[in-house]
Amino acid sequence: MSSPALARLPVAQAVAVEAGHLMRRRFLDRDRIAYEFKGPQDYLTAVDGEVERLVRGRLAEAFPEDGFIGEEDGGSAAAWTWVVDPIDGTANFARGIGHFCISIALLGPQGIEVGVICQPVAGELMYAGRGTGAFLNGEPMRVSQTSAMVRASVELGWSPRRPAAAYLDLVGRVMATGAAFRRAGSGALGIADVAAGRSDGYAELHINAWDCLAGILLVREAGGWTNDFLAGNGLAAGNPIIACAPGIQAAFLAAVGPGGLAQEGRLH
Ligand code: LIP
Repeated sequence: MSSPALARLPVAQAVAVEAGHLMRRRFLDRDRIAYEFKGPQDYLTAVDGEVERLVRGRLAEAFPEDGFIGEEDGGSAAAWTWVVDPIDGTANFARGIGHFCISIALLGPQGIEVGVICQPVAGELMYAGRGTGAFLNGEPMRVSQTSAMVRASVELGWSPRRPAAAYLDLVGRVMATGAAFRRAGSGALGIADVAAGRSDGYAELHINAWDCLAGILLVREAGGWTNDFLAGNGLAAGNPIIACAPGIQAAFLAAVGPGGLAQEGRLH
C-alpha cells in the first residue's frame, strides 16, 4: 500500500463514521425524509446531498489536491481521486428500510487504493487498503468457501438502466444453476457481503463507479474475484459488475457472462 494511500485510509474511515452518524440520525427522524425521483425508480432525498457535501468538505480539507467524484454533484479526477456514493441504497433509506450505506473509494495511479463502507443501522464499518486485507469492525473479512452453485446464494442487482428483459434473462440463467438469488437494493452492500462471506456472488448488468469501487477492493482483499470494472470507460460511464467467491467463479461467470466477456467488463 503506497504511503499516500496509507495516509488517506484513516481519514476515510473517520469521515465514513461521521457520515454514518448523520445518516442514522436522519433515518430515525422518519417524519422529515421527503423524497423525489431523479428518474424511473431513481430516488433522491435531501440527505443524499447533505451527506455528500459533508464528505466532500472533510476530504477537501484534509487533501485539497485530491479529486472528488460524487453521485449527486459529480466532480473531477486528479492523481488521487475520491469516488463517493453518499447513500447507496437510497430507495431503502427513503422508504424506511435500514439496508443502506455510504461508500468511499480512493483511486490512485495503480487503481483502487482504499475502500470504506459504513452501514450505520447495522453498525458496520468495512474497509481495506490495497494489499492490507479487508476488515469488518476490525475483524478480517474472508470470502466464502462455497464451491457449487446449488449451494450458492448470490445477489443480482437491478436498476432501470438496462432493459427489464435482460435482467429477467440474467435471473433465469442464474436460477437454472440451482443458486438462490436476491436483490436488496444496495450494490455496495451486496458486493461487501461477498467480501464478508455472507453472499457468494454479486452481479449487475450496469452499475456506477461510486456504487462499487469500495466493494471491489474489499472483495479482492478478502480473497475473492471481480471483473475489471474500470475497463474501457468504467469510471465515467459505469460497467457491468461481477464479484464472487473463487469456488464458484467459473460457474457464476458461465451463468452471468458467457465466454470471456465478463473479463473485459462487459456482460452482454
Ligand atoms: C443503487 C445501486 C445499484 C442498484 C440499486 C441502486 P443508489 O444505487 O448501488 O446498482 O442495484 O438499485 O440503484 O441509487 O441507491 O445510490
